[in-house]
Amino acid sequence: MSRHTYITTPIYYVNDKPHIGHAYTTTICDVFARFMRFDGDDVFFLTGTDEHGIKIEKSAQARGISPQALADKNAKEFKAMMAQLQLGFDDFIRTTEARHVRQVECLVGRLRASDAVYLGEFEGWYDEGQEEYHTETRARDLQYKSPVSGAPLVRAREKNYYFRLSAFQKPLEELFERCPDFVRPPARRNEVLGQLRKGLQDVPMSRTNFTWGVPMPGDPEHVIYVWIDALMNYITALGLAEPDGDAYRRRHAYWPPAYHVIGKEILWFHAVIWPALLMALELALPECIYAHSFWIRDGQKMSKILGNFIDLKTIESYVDRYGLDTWRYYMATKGPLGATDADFSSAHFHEIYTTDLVNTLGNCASRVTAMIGKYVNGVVPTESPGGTRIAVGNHDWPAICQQAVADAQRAMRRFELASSIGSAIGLIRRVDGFINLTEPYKIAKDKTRGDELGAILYQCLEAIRIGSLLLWAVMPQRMNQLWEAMGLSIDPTTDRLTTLSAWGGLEVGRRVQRIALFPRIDAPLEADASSCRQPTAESREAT
Ligand code: ME8
Repeated sequence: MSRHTYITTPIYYVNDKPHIGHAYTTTICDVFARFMRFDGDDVFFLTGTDEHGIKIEKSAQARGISPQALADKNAKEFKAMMAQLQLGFDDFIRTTEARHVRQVECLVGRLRASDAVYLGEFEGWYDEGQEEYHTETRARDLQYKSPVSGAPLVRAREKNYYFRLSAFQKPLEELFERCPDFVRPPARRNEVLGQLRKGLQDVPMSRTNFTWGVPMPGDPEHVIYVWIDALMNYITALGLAEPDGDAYRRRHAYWPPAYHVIGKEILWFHAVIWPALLMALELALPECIYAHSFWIRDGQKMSKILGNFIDLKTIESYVDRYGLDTWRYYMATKGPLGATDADFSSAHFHEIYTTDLVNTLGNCASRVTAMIGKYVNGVVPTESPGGTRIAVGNHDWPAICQQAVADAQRAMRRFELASSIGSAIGLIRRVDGFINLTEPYKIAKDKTRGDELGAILYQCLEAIRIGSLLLWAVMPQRMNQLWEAMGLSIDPTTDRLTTLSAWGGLEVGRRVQRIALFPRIDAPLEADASSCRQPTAESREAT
């Protein structure tokens, strides 16, 4: 039976339009989901939209429409973005859907019935934009300003239902000790653990100052705090609160998640509040909260005020010029997956396209397929004339490829996308080096060395084939083109990476066409840098 692997993105707020941040998180999850599925896992990939809360209510008011109408309109935009970028989720959950609301009521009802929730009065420092309370110490650390928008924190007082987060201090500290990979990367783990050790306070679970949300079961004057409602999407999508339901039957085995992939700004909710809620609900905990950093723009933070977010239109202009697979490659290999922010620049994008894709992958595939056309009549030659493999220059290609596959698999399972993809690109670089070393174009002039020439070309093409399997998840369209040129029919939804990547899978005698995968492009796409400088009417309105 194959391993269940559940991966989620945050659910995105519908008061705003999709931008590079949303595209980024969803893209890296898509790359992971495709790879793991090809590698034999039974993957469930969830994304969606976060549609309740005061922020949405206010945005809708400002536009003179109902919150539901705003949510419908923008959820559609998020779905359109995902379709356009060919992001293949298994489900898109919206928190206004009946299946979600029903289950949130049920889960919160369960929490209320336990000792984990009580009615109390609270005063604290509140970040209105993020709908988040901060403790006195944290507020002081933040100089009483929102870490996200920079707006002053306000002193707020409320009679609310509270979640007894303080009761989970010890279990959470133990969790962090027991599972050092519970939060990654390590810098984020240390940060959140440091914060956790300063002591936990109970957190409000309900609000009374607005109505756009899920009513508190048994006390409809209160609306369930949007973050509690939102976090629960990860379990409601699987139908976990309705064990008699169809969703539960089909999906419950995916719990717990392998990865909740999020941006670093929402780490506290996911690494502290969420596991505590799950403990209170007696549900298994996710294996890893992966909190990536931010894309920044030409050295500056992207913000609505500066209007320098890379929006969907800008993304489209990159996709039009370089192709969707290049966009995915850049997101997956140069994005802010680690502890530091990544600067998006047109020049860097262009440089990566040229060095990795045009000069390395494209050039190597075209070089090898061209030599096969020229020297061996466009047909895959054998590396074992008379039944004995020829190892040219002592290159043990089967072992080299096996290592690259194992490295790529291991890295992807750990959500180290750049390293996984890097193993494949490294393999291609070795092919290039092998060609330079063995010089098949010279050997071709010597009629007595035909066997050696055949072996070299077979080994080059076979290593490219194996590298292409590892690159399919990030560049599905181009790898399909490559396979077509190599006369291969591969279906990654049913074929398995491990079987296909065994050395010798490339059949001798197959017809191969010369392929040009990545056309050279003269200059970077500069237009984006200037078009993003001025705040647009829409972004001004949204702030
Ligand atoms: O926070 N770089 O939704 P949201 C990289 N609804 N990723 C970025 C980014 C950037 N500059 N900006 C945003 C919410 N992101 C809540 C989540 S989950 C239960 C509720 C990505 O629409 C990143 O994944 O503000 C971040 O966490 C997410 O978008 C925030 O999206």
